[in-house]
Amino acid sequence: MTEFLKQAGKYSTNTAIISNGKNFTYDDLIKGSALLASHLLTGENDLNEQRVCFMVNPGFDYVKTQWAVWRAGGIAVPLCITHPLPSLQYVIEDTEASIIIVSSEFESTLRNLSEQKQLKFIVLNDFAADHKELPMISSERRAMILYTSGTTNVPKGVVTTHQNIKAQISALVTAWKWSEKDSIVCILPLHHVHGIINVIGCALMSGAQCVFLPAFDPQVVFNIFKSGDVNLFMAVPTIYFKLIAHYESLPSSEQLALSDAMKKFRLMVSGSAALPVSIMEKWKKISNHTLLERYGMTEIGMALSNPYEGERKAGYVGMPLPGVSVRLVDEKYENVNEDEAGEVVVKGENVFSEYWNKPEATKNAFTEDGWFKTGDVAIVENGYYRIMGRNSVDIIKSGGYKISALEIEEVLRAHPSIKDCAVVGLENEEWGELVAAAIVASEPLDTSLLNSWMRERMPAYRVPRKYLVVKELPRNAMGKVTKNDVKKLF
Ligand code: MLC
Ligand code: AMP
Repeated sequence: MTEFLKQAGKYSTNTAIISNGKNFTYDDLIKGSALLASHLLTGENDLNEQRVCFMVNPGFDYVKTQWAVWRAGGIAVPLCITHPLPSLQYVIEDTEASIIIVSSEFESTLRNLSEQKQLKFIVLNDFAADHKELPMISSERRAMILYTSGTTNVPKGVVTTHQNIKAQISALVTAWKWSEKDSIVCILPLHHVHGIINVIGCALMSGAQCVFLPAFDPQVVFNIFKSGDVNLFMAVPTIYFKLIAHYESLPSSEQLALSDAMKKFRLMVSGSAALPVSIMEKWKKISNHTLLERYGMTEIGMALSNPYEGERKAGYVGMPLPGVSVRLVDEKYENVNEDEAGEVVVKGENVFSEYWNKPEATKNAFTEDGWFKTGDVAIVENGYYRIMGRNSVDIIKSGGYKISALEIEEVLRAHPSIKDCAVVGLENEEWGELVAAAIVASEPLDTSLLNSWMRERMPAYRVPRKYLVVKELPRNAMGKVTKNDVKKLF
């Protein structure tokens, strides 16, 4: 936090944020976050790592809230603004939050729960506060918890310290040459590192400007591109896919104007999932930009990146970022030979401190000598890393979101007509992978009703897009469901 404030002080009159058609300076951010921090500290001098969950729209209020929690000494826990109540409740309960902050439109979603649990409930910006002296926050303190789905049946909270966040941001600011002259448009959800670290964090650590859009809409993104107000863009492959499809539907005069506007950008980046070579090539034709593909993870921020200057290779994620150590290892966690594939393990200040309240999971996530095990398999070819896949078939990446097949199966199994099920990710150009469920039913099953039932229980992006009712699931000699055979059923 100290580093953000130092930079904000240096660039105090620069526009930091544009949201809802309004411009906010770094000074606005410093003052607004100080006032909210004072309110958070009513009756206390330091939140001492209390968890503050916030469901706040992207824009000035979001960043102000994040900074206020940090300045008051709390741990920031951003909630996804499109999650249904059971998913929100899980995070609030798992973090044992003591305070909830909401934009006014989410008041009705969380007020009851908050009152039941007797939590402090703050609706932006409906409060009055006097300025208080704010605590000094040391860099080893815990700063943020983000939830990630993995190979367990419930999401885990990834805890990062202020020092981790600073290291994750510094690596990118250096590698991609961020400066106060930059301006980026943010369309990504703000409960994941891609939006929080790569977009907002880097911009605000550089004295640059961040333009927020409430949600992803291709035409609105193109309007911003044409305005000439931004020179950086970062997104997941699905978003590039959708932008290309929209571009192709436009009249040629419009296409020309857009392509001209995009040529003036300094950098365009793709990540969070493998970038198909076809998308990279189409985008190059449209924008004249060779997308810079990088690789990262909630637990580590970014680890590998194609070069800013130098060749950006299609199908590769580049080399280690400054300050990040990366190795490829075999099952015994020993280095593989030069031309062999191995699991990516990572070390550095960028690596998270722990899974919240899960010491066993934390221990298992690291090798004995402290390398974080990503579960991704890669190979190095001519100095460039290429991601080849994952150790687990139970992890699905769809639209850039990491999804646990086991979590979805657990919910499906709670349905009264479902005896057994297996969830898999099917290869798909638009979404990367598409969630699909094979189901053994105990009685005739209407899959469209099942779909509505699922939509009430989990975020839309996790709900299966394909259902297949089968007599039995394919299994191996040990009786274990063979997911690769399940995929073939579709
Ligand atoms: C949504 N839909 C899907 C879907 N998600 N269909 C199939 N598969 C999915 N995964 C459907 C919806 O149900 C809806 O259909 C329709 O698509 C539009 O929904 P939407 O929510 O409005 O979608 P859209 O806004 O178009 O969302 C697409 C997106 C979004 C790509 C903008 O998925 C997104 O923001 N992804 C980014 C996630 C991200 O930030 N990941 C980074 C994690 S950090 P219907 O029929 O219901 O109307 C990380 C580390 C790193 O990975 O390296 O960065
Ligand atoms: P998350 O846990 O949501 O942070 O997602 C992290 C995962 O996304 C990584 O473990 C990878 O599997 C995947 N990922 C991120 N970037 C890339 C990329 N450029 N290519 C392939 N996979 C990626």
